[in-house]
Amino acid sequence: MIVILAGGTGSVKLVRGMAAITDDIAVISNVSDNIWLHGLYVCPDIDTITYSLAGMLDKKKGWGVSGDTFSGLEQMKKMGQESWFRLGDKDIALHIFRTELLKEGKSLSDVSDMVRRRLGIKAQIIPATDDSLQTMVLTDKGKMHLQEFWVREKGKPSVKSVSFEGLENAKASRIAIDAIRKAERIIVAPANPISSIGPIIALSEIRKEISKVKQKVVAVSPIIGRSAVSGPALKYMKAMEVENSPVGVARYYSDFLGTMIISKTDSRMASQIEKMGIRTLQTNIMMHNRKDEIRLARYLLK
Ligand code: FO1
Repeated sequence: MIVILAGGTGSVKLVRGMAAITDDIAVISNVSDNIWLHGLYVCPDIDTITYSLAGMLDKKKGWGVSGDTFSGLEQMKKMGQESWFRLGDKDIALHIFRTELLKEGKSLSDVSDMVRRRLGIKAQIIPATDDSLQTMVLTDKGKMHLQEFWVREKGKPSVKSVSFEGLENAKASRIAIDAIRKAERIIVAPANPISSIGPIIALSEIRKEISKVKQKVVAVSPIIGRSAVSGPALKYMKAMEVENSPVGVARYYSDFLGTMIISKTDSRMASQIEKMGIRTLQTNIMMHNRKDEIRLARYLLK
């Protein structure tokens, strides 16, 4: 089995590429972007992976359902409700279903598994934890949830620090730990190291388990040269004093990482990473299309 530690938009390309090659995948998804809105439990990273593997993802936006409309949201706005987070009409169905099941007492793991099966997805999609864990961003405008920072405030405020609220009481999902123990290879997707992978590896049981099998852990650098492949990664990295380069990411992951895949164009950085005891491989890590996604997934399996 191949385990992939994944966030949302940045991770889907690799997850999709891997799913095109093998069904024996367990995606351990970040949950700290999750947020309660309009009485519904929103799980952006789990849903982005789910919609992507079901062939339903709006690829242009990188989230939500393709061809979705926002009439429900418009109606909410007319009633004076907040509408900065755009839940689409089709997307809302999954939110109502999930929230209902959670209120009946089902765990997020159970619900996510039920949803992926009903959408015909073979890969397992496992929340990193069933407990509450939220990424909070301390900015010059105060402390706010990651979605408030990124979507409502459009990522504009300057970031002072990033923290994971609930971490002391959050336990790693049992299913995630079992998957890690069974895995032939554990892949860290090219995702935001602080806000997507960070909350997964902050869970002490997950970090401990993957540290035990370092030689199986392979990360794809989310950074080429000095530019993040996508999202607000650089702002968070700067605030958390993680150097903006593949070397900085390797250092951040160094206690559990066996191999780092970097771009061929970053070959000059390989020796610095190797000095940390991390093997370095170089290839083309940009994924512009399906062919690239599958090529990189194949490379990771080799
Ligand atoms: N991102 C936005 O930039 N604007 C939105 O209105 C928005 C709505 C949304 C709805 C459902 C969902 O699953 C994701 C959504 N996202 C939206 C993406 C999300 O905010 C982030 O990209 C992830 O949390 C980062 O991984």
